[in-house]
Amino acid sequence: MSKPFVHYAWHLSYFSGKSRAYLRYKDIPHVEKVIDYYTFAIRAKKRTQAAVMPVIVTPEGEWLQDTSHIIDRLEQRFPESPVVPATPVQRMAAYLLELWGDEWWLPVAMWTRWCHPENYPLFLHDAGTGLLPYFPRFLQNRLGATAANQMRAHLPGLGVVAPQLPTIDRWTRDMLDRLDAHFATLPFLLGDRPSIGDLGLLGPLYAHLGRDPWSKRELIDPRRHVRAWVDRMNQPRPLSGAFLPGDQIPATLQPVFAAMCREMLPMIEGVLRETRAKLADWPVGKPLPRGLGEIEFPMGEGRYRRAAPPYILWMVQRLLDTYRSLPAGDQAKVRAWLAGFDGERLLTLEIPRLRRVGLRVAAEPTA
Ligand SMILES: N[C@@H](CCC(=O)N[C@@H](CS)C(=O)NCC(=O)O)C(=O)O
Repeated sequence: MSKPFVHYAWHLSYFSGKSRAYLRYKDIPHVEKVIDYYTFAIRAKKRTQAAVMPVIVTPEGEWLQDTSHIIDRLEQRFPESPVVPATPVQRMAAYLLELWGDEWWLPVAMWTRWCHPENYPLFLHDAGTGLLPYFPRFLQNRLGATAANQMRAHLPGLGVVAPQLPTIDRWTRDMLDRLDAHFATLPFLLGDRPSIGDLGLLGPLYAHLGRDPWSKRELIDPRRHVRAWVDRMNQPRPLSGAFLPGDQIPATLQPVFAAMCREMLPMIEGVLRETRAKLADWPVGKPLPRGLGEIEFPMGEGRYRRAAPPYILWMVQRLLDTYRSLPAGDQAKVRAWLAGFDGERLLTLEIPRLRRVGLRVAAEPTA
């Protein structure tokens, strides 16, 4: 190939961890460039309708945004060693894990990063030099601080507020223990090949939990199997490994899927209710706000409240599109598997057809 892909990303960034590991595992010829302010706020915005990272520019000059879309597109172009399993239950499990890593873990990552001041100097340094390379340090610090304030402004909408911090803290330690037990038995979530589910989960576990100093020391380094998985994801043996045979889901992930069905499914249902209510008097085709009304759902032993993010319905729609494309016998296997967690109602959610517009979603016109 003449020109490599360009991966505009940061090590600080949640979703860049996901796309970086993907490009490396798939051995896709690419160069990574630290995204600067101009590319983030002007060029990406113009080409992808959002000031966002990561962004991938193809050798043909197309700008791709949203890691799920990036992976879907590149899987078609680089079909060797797919990160989406071919068998039905593993396939749906992998997409669910991707959704969980991408969206459910966001408040956890925002809590670890922004509620522990020890992490701030690294953010200020990396964000400043990333946004304004070659500029004097005081200007880098100024823009880095602005970026930090913008991120902190998301905390209340995500539910990262003082009364809920003990719930997030308990949930996180407990779930990391479960993941540690899993990675003690298997190199990746579904075997010895990373799936799209591993890629989703790497988002929070690389930058925010695994690299920021507080959470690295307190949460990840003490769990050596999780630590080793994060490192393995970042230095994969390209195109190697296989998913477990026989469409197996490892028993060590049972508690993870049980939690997903008990916690994330009610969150999705809440988002759907809020989205339907909003769409009742919202123009078709016009992107919805990124956060709608507050929803409440279980988190571990407690309850959690946050603004409803309609974007996640686009990810659920993508997962359900896959489910509906399966032969009836395979759909039945997926239903039976989810029924084991009381989660089969996920498969019958009636989501209004949505189109993604950068970081937002809009209702598609009905045909
Ligand atoms: N769902 C998207 C989200 C990308 C995203 O949220 N990126 C963050 C940085 S890791 C960002 O640029 N956020 C800007 C914002 O939230 O306004 C993906 O999978 O790529």
